[in-house]
Amino acid sequence: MTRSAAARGRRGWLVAALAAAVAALLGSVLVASAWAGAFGSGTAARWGFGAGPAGLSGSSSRGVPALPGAVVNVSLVNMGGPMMGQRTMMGGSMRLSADRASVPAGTVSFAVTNSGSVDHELVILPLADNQQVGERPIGPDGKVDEAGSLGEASNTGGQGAGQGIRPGSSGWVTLTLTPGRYELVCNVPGHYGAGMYTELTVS
Ligand SMILES: [Cu+2]
Repeated sequence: MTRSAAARGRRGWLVAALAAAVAALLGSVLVASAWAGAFGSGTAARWGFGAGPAGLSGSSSRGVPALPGAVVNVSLVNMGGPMMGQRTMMGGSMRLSADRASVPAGTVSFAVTNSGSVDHELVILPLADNQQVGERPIGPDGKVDEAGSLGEASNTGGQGAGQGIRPGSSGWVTLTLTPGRYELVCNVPGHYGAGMYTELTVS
């Protein structure tokens, strides 16, 4: 072997070692992400991986534990800052979206993440055969009637009803749903009118 060949050989070995180190690092990050994703960023935080909006998990459902049954991931968003009043938010500038349009009947869990800049919530309402989403009458308080509600996720970092899901946080709820059509709404004053509703079919 010539000197230059030996040098190339050493360089080649160094490059290979570097690549292996990078691969190992990436692998550990992926493993950490997988753990965070599987057990929620709350677990990741306890394990010291870091959590929260800037956490390693990168998950859109922050701090949500493993939920039973069919899981529907719901995203709550709004454009504009918190100073925008509900009047200026009218006209579909807020959105409530689910990652699936239908689920089998039985145990259904909703993992709800607020990616907006103001508090939001999720309320699950029945939808009559002749009723379409977005058509509920809005009261003078800016809300729709919650009669017949099957449940809600409005608890920051927790299950069930609360004071609203704060920006950058998640809430969740598990229900037993029978076949039918349902309307998922955010009933913070003004938000239904601004477009925060979607349909879910249970079959
Ligand atoms: Cu809302």
